[in-house]
Amino acid sequence: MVAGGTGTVLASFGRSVLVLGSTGLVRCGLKGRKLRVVCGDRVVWGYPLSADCPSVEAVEPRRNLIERIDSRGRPEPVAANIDRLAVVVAPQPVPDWFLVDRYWAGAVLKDLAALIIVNKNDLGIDGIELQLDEYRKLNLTCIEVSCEAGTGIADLARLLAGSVTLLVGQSGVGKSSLVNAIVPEAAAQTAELTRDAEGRHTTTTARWYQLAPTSAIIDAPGVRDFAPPAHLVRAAERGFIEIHERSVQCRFKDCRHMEEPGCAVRTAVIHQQISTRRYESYRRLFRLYEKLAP
Ligand SMILES: Nc1nc2c(ncn2[C@@H]2O[C@H](COP(=O)(O)OP(=O)(O)OP(=O)(O)O)[C@@H](O)[C@H]2O)c(=O)[nH]1
Ligand SMILES: [Mg+2]
Ligand SMILES: [Zn+2]
Repeated sequence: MVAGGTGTVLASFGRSVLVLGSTGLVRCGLKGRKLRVVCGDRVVWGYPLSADCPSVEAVEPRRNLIERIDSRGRPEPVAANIDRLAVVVAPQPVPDWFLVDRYWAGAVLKDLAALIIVNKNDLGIDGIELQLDEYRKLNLTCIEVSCEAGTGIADLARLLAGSVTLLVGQSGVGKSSLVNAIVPEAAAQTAELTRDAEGRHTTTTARWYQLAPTSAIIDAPGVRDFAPPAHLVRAAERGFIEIHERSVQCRFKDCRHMEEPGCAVRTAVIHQQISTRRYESYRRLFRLYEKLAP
């Protein structure tokens, strides 16, 4: 090795990765067939004597790794070493709240801070206020912004300072637009909303944008579906904080809150102390984990 150093993986394109080192950007290959890197990884890179292009030699231990279950039920990495998961929603495209629940569950299971960014409030958010109130009652922060009008962006930037935030959500909600609003030199590619109000998938791989020495935002591709991987069916319960909290009052310690007698969670749903929609969302995730359990 003649040169190299440590750096952060800004984006990973399979066997080719973009690394931000102390002297700037370097496009690297990967040393060895087994090495896998993901956006956010801290890596050691260098110039092997046998090759003229730099390569990533090793990945430093990860603080955390955000993964999703792919269509075959296997975990697939999204990003590493993050502090916060921000789920972006907008009045258009129509929000999928089950998706929001699952992202939030994913954050809870990884001990990450979570928040909802409500973008496009220039379009009016009356239609989604009730649902946002439900999350606010559960102490999940919902911050309203508009990339178009520029409102709320400065507050959001202040909130995100000093940490690494992963932006996630449906395609077309404006994740890349938010990156452009917060990091003016970013030039993240954004989509045009097509007539059926569905965004095209312009962002195809997670991309790290450094804001300051300790601040970054990661723009992730839009998704239709997300589920955090889990080793135990009970992870579904832990991901829904109000259900987890209530579960200590169930008659059976291993209550799944499905058909069991003496279930405090179902009683709370009947008395509208837990929302029917959130409970249904829990059941869907539980059933998914049941199906995937070995
Ligand atoms: N009215 C309005 N439109 C917005 C706002 N922010 C973004 N848009 C539009 O929404 C569309 C989608 O924005 P993107 O930033 O590409 O969305 P994305 O979430 O990155 O989409 P994917 O990369 O496909 O996941 C674009 O046409 C934007 O111009 C906003 O605050 N108000
Ligand atoms: Mg995008
Ligand atoms: Zn129960």
